[in-house]
Amino acid sequence: MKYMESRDDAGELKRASLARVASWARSVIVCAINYNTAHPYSTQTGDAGQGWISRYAWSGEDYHEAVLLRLRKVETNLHEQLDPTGNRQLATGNSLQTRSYVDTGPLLERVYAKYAGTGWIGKNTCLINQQLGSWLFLGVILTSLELTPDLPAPDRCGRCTRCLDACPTQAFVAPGELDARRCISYLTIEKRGEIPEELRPAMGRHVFGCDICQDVCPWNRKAPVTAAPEFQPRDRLVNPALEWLAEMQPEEFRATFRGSPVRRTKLSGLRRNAVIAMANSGNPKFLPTLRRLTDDPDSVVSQHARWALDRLERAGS
Ligand code: B12
Ligand code: SF4
Ligand code: SF4
Repeated sequence: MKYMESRDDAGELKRASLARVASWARSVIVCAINYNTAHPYSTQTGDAGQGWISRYAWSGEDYHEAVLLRLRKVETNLHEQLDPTGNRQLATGNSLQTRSYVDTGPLLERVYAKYAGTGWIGKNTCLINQQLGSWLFLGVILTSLELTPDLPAPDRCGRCTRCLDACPTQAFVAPGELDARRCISYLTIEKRGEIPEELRPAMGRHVFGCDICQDVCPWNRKAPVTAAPEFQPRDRLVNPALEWLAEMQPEEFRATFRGSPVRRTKLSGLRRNAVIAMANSGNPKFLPTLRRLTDDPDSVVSQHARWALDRLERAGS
C-alpha cells in the first residue's frame, strides 16, 4: 500500500488532492461493481474446521483487472461519443483526457464515491449503496470533462452499531474510523512475517481478508447477486480445507491462485494464516499437521505452528 504514501515535489500527500495526481482532471466518474454471489455469509456458516477466504477473493480473476477492463470500455465510449473538436467545452484545451484507477493510484476511492452519490461511507468504513449493499468494487475515471456532480448519498447507518460490535479484534477506534493494524483483513493480506500474538486468537478461521463487518450489516441482508462469470467462485475457495492450505506447496499455490487476489499474501502468509486458524478451531484433528509444521523450513510457518500446537494442546488438556 506504499503508493498511498506518495508525495509530490512539495512534500504534500498526493492522495489528499486530485490536483496533485492529475492537474488536468476536472471530474471523477465513480463506478461501483457488484461482486456478491449466492453463498452464505461467514457469520452464517460456522465450521471452525474450515478456513474463510473473503467473498471478494473467491473468483479466479484479479478484480483490479476485471474492473479496469470495464472502466476502459467506458473510457472508450466517452472518447468515441465526444468529438474532440465537437461542441463540448473541455477545461484543458480541446482534447478529452481520461485515466482509470482501481486501487492502483493514490486516490481515496470511497471519498469520491461518497461525493459522487454512489453511496455513503458506513460506520464500518465501507461504501454502502442503498440498493446494492456494500459488496462492491470501486473504480474511478478521472476526466478533463466538466461534469455536474450528483448529490452525495445520505448516511443511512442511523443508530445501528452492528459492525462496531461484531468486529472480533476491536479494530474500530470510533464509528467510521479503523485502526488498520488491528483489522484481520490487513493482518491476513498485507502483514508480512509475525502476527502479534495477542491478535491471533481473535482472527478465528480467517485465512484471507475478513467480511464480518459487512456480513452483519442490515444493508447487505438482501444484497443482489451478480451473474458476471469473472466474479463466480472457484472450487474449493469457499470454506477451504485448512490442511490443504497449511501444507500447500509453491507449485499448487501458483496454479490455484493464478490471477487471484490471494496471491498478494504469498504462500508463506497463507500457510501462516491457516496455521493460526487451526489453533483457533480447537479441533484436535489438526495436531499431527501442526506437529509436522513445527519443523517447516519456512520460519514464519514453523514459529506460528509451535504457538498453534501449544494452544491446541492446552485446549485439549
Ligand atoms: C488501504 C486499504 C485497506 C486497508 C485499510 C482499510 C480502511 N478502512 O482504510 C485494509 C487492508 C485494512 C483494507 C481492508 C478492506 N478493504 Co480495502 N482498501 C484500501 C485502499 C487501497 C485505500 C483505503 C485508504 O486509503 N484507507 C486509509 C484511510 C485513512 O482512509 P479512509 O478510511 O477512507 O478514511 C479517511 C477518508 O474517508 C477521509 N475522508 C472522509 N471524508 C473525506 C472528504 C475529503 C474531501 C477527503 C480528502 C478525505 C475524507 O478521512 C478518513 C480518515 O482519515 C482502498 C482503495 C483506494 N485506493 O481507495 C481499498 C478499498 C477501500 N478496500 C476495499 C475492500 C473491499 C476491503 C475489504 C472489504 C476486503 C476484505 N474483505 O477483507 C476490507 C474491509 C475492511 C474495512 N472495514 O474497511 C474496497 C471497498 C469497497 C467498499 N464497498 O467500500 C476498496 C475501495 C477497494 C476497491 N477499489 O474496491 N483495505
Ligand atoms: S474486516 Fe473484520 S477485522 Fe476488519 S474491521 Fe471489519 S470486522 Fe473488524
Ligand atoms: S452495520 Fe449498521 S452501523 Fe455498520 S455500516 Fe451497516 S448500517 Fe452502518
